Amino acid sequence: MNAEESVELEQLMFVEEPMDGDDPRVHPAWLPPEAFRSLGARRVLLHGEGLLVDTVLNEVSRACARYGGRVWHSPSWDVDVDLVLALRDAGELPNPSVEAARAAGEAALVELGDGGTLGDEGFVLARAGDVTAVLADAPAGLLYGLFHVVRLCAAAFDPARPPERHRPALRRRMLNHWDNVAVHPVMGQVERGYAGGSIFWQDGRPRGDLARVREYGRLLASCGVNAISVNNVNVARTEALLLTERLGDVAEIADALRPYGIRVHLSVSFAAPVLLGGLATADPLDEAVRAWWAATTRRVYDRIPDFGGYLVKADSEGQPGPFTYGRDHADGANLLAEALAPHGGVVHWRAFVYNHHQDWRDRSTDRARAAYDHFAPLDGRFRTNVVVQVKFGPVDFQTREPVSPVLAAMPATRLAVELQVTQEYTGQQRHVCHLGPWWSEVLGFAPWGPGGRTIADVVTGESAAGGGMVAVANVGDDLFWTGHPLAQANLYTFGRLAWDPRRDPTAILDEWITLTFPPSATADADLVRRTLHEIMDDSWRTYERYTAPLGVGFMVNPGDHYGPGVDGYEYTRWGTYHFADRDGVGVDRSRASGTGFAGQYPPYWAQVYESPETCPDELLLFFHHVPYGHVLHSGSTVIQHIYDTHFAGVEEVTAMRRKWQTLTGMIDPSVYERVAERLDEQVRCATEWRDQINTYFFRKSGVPDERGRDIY
Ligand code: GCW
Repeated sequence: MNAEESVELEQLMFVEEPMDGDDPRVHPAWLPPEAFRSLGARRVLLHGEGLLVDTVLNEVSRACARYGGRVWHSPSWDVDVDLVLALRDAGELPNPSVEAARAAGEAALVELGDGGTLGDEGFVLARAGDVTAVLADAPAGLLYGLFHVVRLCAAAFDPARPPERHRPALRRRMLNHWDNVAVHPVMGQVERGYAGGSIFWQDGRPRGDLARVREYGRLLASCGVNAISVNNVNVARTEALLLTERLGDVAEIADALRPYGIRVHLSVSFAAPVLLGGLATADPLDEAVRAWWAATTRRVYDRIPDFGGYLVKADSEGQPGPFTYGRDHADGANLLAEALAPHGGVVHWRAFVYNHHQDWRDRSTDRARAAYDHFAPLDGRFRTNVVVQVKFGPVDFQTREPVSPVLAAMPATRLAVELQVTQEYTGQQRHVCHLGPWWSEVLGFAPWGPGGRTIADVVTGESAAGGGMVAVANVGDDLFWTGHPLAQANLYTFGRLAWDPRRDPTAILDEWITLTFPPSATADADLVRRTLHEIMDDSWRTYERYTAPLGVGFMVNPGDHYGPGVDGYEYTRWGTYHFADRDGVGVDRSRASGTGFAGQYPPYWAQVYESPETCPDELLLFFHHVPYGHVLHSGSTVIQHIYDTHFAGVEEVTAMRRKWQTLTGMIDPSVYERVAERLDEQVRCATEWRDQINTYFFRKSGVPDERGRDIY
């Protein structure tokens, strides 16, 4: 067989497979075939071996089959190429221009400094003559490099492009699925899921659509996610069995995701030794319990050698935990860590622990304090393969909360910050609420004071040994993956921020727009881009304006957490109160007269938050109970601020809807229609929020709107 024939054969092998992004059952999200046009028209040489190298080969082959390019895998003859994707330790090729490109990549690495290592996931991109080279130490680096080239489009082939090196800031970039295997009587198939059923499970069984799982892995890898947990942190009987009897179901998911460099983790029940092992106790210090976890974990690794580890919600909202045995969270986490350690696994132990049977009459108990009170004293006691996973705020994924003080209180512990991509409290994927700016604010917060280390630094840790970033996923079996097509951007943004927590969220959004609505396939690309930015950039602040004011939180309908319910949680056991009366509103969390929560921060913020005079406006009611006439830094009174922001919020949503209408006929009609429907609902719901909040506070305070607008 001559060289040309072997190339033809190589290409054929790949074009016969179904094309990713072509499945009519599902929207291609940010990887439509069109996004691969620039890559697919090139001559590409891939050099190296490994499962993920095969994935890269597949991706490139498909793109080239579609757009007329060509691909060679480690050819033993000379070829002219535009792009080389090579492992650094792969042998020399008899191809001078390819070797020159590789040499340019090596030289670039030396020039960029830092020892020249790229690690398991990094890559370098450099130009030599007419050739772009992407080099990596390991196959995953080539996969990430490939998606980088896709994002860059033609810019990846710009002769003047300077060399660049990319490595993820965080080692673990993880999504948690709150998917149930068996449909939960209240929470359904996916707890807090707003995108249909689960892509993994259906009615007590695996869903069996592994092609979709693989497609999901592809989307995740392309934005940088490298780990997922596949079942809800609330582990019921059926879900507990995933650890043992049903491990095969988890292994199938792991097999589908492995080619995209994604490791699978499992939520486990702390009571598993009793529930599944028939032991009389799950006491973490009991020898039989330790042996049970060790043996069970060994079996997990026999089946899934690259298994990531366990995720645990213990002693929280009714889940079992070490408290039953008079032990603490370090004892509990270390038990599992010990079982995982020989296999290189980690345990993610959640810090979301509080009393969910609080008496609303008792003003001394403060849910916001709980995670710190439980965990800060345990700093230094966790094994090195424990990651304490901390919700970004002290309460619960609210639209606005201060950053959790736990993240500044455990210097000797690996900490991960937990975000919520699923929009439980931020519009449930019926509202446009682009969360990138909020997450960036959280990651950029400097708990020790301005200019000091940030949350991004904490979760990165020394030499990237920190706990990383985790988020609750927002996908389901919906045609658009996320219910609201624009909510895809939240998932994408999470991945990109986890790769580099210091990136500008607007730039990330721009990247998402370019991939999802490729300019080459859009009649007026500028209009589409501008309109999407106008709708999405500030949408989180818009959402904040028409919902609970000034950081007070909640005010949602109990149970499903959608829509306004100002007093919905006021007299419940959940510890989520606003304390509005005829004189004022807010929670006094100062040290001087309140719950003392403000004192959980390092001195700079403890002092800022302590007084209503220095507390930032947007958090005022989180930290203080103030009269309606209290004057904010903005110059407005609290009551007038409430009215103004709520009227403004609805106007902004109405404007979003109008702007969206300018895209009629400009984009995929099914996307257009779905978003249009949801914007109608957003306008309706925002109006309801505005009127209920304004009316509530008008009735409480008796203070009229100074602009005389309609309040009921
Ligand atoms: O935000 C709350 C949700 C619960 C969830 C819990 C948690 C999985 O309302 O549905 O349970 O947080 O984070 O564990």
